[in-house]
Amino acid sequence: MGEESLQAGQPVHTVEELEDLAFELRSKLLNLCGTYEGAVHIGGDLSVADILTALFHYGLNVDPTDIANPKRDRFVLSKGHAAVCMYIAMSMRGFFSYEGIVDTYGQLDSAYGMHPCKVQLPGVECSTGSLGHGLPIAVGMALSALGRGESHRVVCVLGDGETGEGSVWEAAMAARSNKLGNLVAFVDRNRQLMTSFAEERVAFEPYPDKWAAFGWNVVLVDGHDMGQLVAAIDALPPTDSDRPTVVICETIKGKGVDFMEKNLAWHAGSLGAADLERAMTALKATRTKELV
Ligand SMILES: Cc1ncc(C[n+]2csc(CCOP(=O)(O)OP(=O)(O)O)c2C)c(N)n1
Repeated sequence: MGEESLQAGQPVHTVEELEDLAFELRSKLLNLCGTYEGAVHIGGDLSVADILTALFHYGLNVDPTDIANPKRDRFVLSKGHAAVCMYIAMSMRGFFSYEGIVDTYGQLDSAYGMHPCKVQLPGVECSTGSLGHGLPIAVGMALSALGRGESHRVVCVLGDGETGEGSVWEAAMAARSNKLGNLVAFVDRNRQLMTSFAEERVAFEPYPDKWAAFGWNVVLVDGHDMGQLVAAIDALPPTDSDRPTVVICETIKGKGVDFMEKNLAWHAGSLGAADLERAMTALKATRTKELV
């Protein structure tokens, strides 16, 4: 995604390959949710899985063997409660081992906490978890890059619920004021919060108009359509353009597991062995339907 390649040989996947990777990511998420005894934010992990696959396997210019390269794109997971989805996406890109995540996730002193910690886990660019702070931090990172004449991008993934926080809109204004064309936000627009549907609590609509009113370049995609995600990434304006871009990704919380989809009970939870099997069967059924 950044203008200058880190290295030749960066993987370039087809849409079909990315779909396969997203399926693998969901399978691994469910497996962890079935073996870890505590709660996993599985609903918002499943809604953001395609977005993180498109970013870590296609869009982001990053190299797991060279994590301090100054030319790398910077990634901020503002919806930090989806950390495990990011860990697994990164493990599939070569940053960590999946087994290491499964073995220690959520344990005291584990690098793989429920929310990401950049001090404990090199490769993670930003510690998050307190919602509403990722975009302000990403604005600072983008401003710093601009000031240093660097051409990489700063990419921030937000939950739509957290964009009910004022700090997000202060950051949105600052991004436009400072002409941060190197900043891209992806919003996981699953229309659910923790215990309620989004519009019941906050009048988000007309949502795209709000971003446009703050001076952002607005792109709307189906956040589960890999072709649309790839096209949105390909069409991003150059980093020296004069406005930031938001890609609003229409998604479904719990996507891929029928009994979790749009179900408020599955913001976070754990699967026992029986439910794991039920969830895997449901996930595989979506795949079979798509392949037919
Ligand atoms: C400042 C802050 N307040 C509350 C929470 C608790 N919390 C965790 S997830 C969540 C719901 C967020 O909704 P959204 O951003 O839409 O995330 P998603 O539905 O994609 O999981 C809340 C309120 C938090 N992490 N940070």
